[in-house]
This record gives sequence, C-alpha cells and structure tokens, in this order.
Amino acid sequence: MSHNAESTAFRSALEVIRAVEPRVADAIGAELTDQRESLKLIASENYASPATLLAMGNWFSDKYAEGTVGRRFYAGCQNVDTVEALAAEHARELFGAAHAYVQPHSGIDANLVAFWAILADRVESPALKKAQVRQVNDLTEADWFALRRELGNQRMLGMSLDAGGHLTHGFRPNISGKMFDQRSYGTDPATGLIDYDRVAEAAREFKPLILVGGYSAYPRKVNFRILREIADSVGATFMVDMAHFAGLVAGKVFTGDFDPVPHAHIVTTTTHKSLRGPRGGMVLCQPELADQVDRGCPMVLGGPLPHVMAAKAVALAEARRPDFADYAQRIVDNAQALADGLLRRGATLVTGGTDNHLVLIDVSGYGLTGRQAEQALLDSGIVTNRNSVPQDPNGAWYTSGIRIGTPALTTRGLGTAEMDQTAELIHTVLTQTTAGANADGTPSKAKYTLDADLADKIARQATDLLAPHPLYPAINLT
Ligand code: DSN
Repeated sequence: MSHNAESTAFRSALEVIRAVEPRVADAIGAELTDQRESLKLIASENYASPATLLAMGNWFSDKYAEGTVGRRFYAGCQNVDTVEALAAEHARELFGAAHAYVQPHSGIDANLVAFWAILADRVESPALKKAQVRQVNDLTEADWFALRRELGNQRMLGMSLDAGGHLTHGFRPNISGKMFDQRSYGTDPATGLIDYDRVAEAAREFKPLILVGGYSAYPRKVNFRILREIADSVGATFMVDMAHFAGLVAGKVFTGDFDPVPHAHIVTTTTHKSLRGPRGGMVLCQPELADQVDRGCPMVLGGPLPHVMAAKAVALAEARRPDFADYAQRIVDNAQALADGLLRRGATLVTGGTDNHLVLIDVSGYGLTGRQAEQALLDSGIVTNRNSVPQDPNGAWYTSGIRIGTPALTTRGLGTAEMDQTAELIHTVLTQTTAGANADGTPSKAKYTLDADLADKIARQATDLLAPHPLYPAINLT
C-alpha cells in the first residue's frame, strides 16, 4: 500500500464532505490533529488502521440486512453476506471459537445478545417442550411469564464495579441490573486480586444462572479455567466479557487458563479496544448457544451495520497476521514499564502492578481525587480517565483512581523507554497538583490548582515524546 493512496483517500473524502458541510470536514480534520498531539492513555481506546477506517465509509451503510448470512429479511444482501461471513470466519479462526456473531453494535449490545441467548437456552427450550410449541412466539404472553417464573433463575454473579467489573455485568444503571438479581465478587482487600475461593463461596450461596468473568479496570490476568469449574459446580453458564483484553487473547499473550474462549460457554467483546478494529461488538460461543445468539437481531439489536461488519472483517484479518502477536506482547511490556516507572517514583498502584494492558493508579496518595487528577493530566496533554478503585470512598463520579492503558501508544510505536518518560510526566503532574477547596472552605473533590506554565511544559514534553511516532504518518490532509 503506497502512502500516497492513504493520503489521497482521506483527502478526497474530506473534499467531498466539505462541499456539503464544511464544519463536519473541519471537525474530522481537527480530531486527527487532537489525536496526533495528545498522549492517549485511555485503556479502552486505540487507533484503527486506515483500511479498517475506510471500510466503514461507504454504501454498505445504506443496506438493511436483518437476519443472518443467507437468511435475511431483505432482498439483495449478497454482498453483506460476503462481509459478514468473512468477519465471522476470521473471528472463529483467530480465537478458535466454534461460532462467531459479528452483528452487535457495541459491547453492551453484545452482552445483551449473550444474556438473551443464555436465558432463552435455559428457559425457552424446556418451556417450548413443556408447552409443545415450536417457538417462543407461539406461547401466549401469560404462558411465557408463567413458564419463565417456573423455570427461570435470573441471578447473575459478576465482578463488582469498584473492583474493576463492568456496568453491564448486572449493575443498576444498565438494563442488566434490571433483568437480573445481581451479586458481586470483589477482590482481596490486601492484594487487590480476585480470590477464587470467595468467588466459589458466593456461587454456592447465590446459585447464579450466569457467572460473568471479565473486567474493564482490573490490571491482572484472570484464571478462566477456575471460573469455569466454579460455574460448573453450581450449574451456571459461564460468560466472559473480554472487551478490554480481546487483543491480548488474539495476540496469544493470554493462553491456556487465561484464554477465555476454550473455557467459557459464551464470550463477548468489543472490537475497538486492544483488538484495534472498528467501534462495535461481537459474540463467540459454543455450538449449543449458536442458534439463540444468531437471533440477536431483531431480538435485542437494531439492523446490522454492514459497513462496520466490513471493517470488522478487515481488522480481524489484520489481527490474524503474525505482527499482531508482536503488537499484543508490546502492549503488555509497555504497561509493565509504565507501572514500574510509576512505582519507582512512589505511586500507589492497585494490585501493585499489571500483567495486562492497563494500570490503575490510586491517586489518593497524591492527595487528589480521580476527577482532579484526570483534569490536571488533561491540562498537561495527557488523556486518561478517572476510575473507581476497590472500596472507593469517593464513589463512581469523583473516584480515587486514574486508569491508564497502553494499546493506543503501542500502536503508535512507543516503547518501554518512552513509557518510563510517560511515568515521569504523570508523576510530575500529580505531585504538582493541589486539591482545591469549596467556597465554604471544605475540601473540594473537583477543584484543583496546577501551575499553567508547568502544565504547558508537560504538554510540550508529551508532544516531543510523540514526535518520533507520528500517528497515521501517511496521511497528510493539507
Ligand atoms: N467504556 C469502556 C471502557 O472505557 O472501559 C467500557 O465499556
């Protein structure tokens, strides 16, 4: 691929857009500039390849394709079939999965598909048999609810939010918290690590229908073999949400007990985090759940997004190349270098380090809330997000943590030496930021003071760090 072709493609696209609404073209250009100039440490973000980005900007967006490959509710889906089948094939091969469903629009959607599939498998199949009907639509509503009450156990056991679990694992601001009676497993207060004996105990007491593994802010490997054994011991379905670490599974950094695919009945993911694809979701499952999973649209999803499925096929093809394994390993090497750099300078890290792509700094040691730290870092050109730490006294809004991750900077080509320099920049900002006070003199959880000249200096240093690693080097919009 010539550099020229990428540049021409994006420049031409912007020219076409500019002719209709120049402010959109300007915003797209400005977003590239902003992303190029900031030290992106948001653990859930990345930079998709030009091929992946371009696969999304076309007439596949115009097509309705409800249904599945070869079985659509609309005519003329032959090309959508091609890209959906390709994306699913790449996903199956990449992850060694029996079945892949690539339609979910996001991680929440993928989880909803999985929840429905599990409920339907557990409730619908026996219910249909009992009512001697062929499909759920043939049940009266009263029959359906009666049977679900009789047969349904809608309990979910997942990792608690402040230990690093995700909202969609049964928490109230998400529909999963309404669909399921939820109980959480946390982490050991002394080590910050999952205590599998405690998970087993909770499972024995609660008898969940679904045991959920996976996280969005836990900086360690999870032993999925043990979690599967726990699920089996109480007859639960074992579901893993690998959205954050799918790239590490794809790149074979997480193998054996730490690869969820051979152990879980069903695995969900997003495609845009460490996996470095387009913004979207995906479900992998064992054969017995495949029929229910494929009913995702229209059961819980709107019409599939064929342009995004095309981009998923491209990104998954990229992830099957040998260099993706090297990329995945470098993500972890960088996260460990960042963690070591912070620890050496005196930071407190949840679990004392990392063995995945993310690091969780407990910023209370700097006398700050997560919100103050997040803003002070942003003032200094360092983009992170605030995050709860286990047993967080500041709740989910202000928090006591900053979550940082390395997938994006690793894509740009930064290495371990630059991670140490990044640790220095973060530590300098956090030590030089002072928590502010409210008008009545009480401590504020949001206000802070950071010398503007220092923030500018750090931002310049951050830009210098990025300079040898230009983002999308082939793309010149001017
Ligand atoms: N919002 C994603 C994250 O940042 O982890 C998870 O949904």
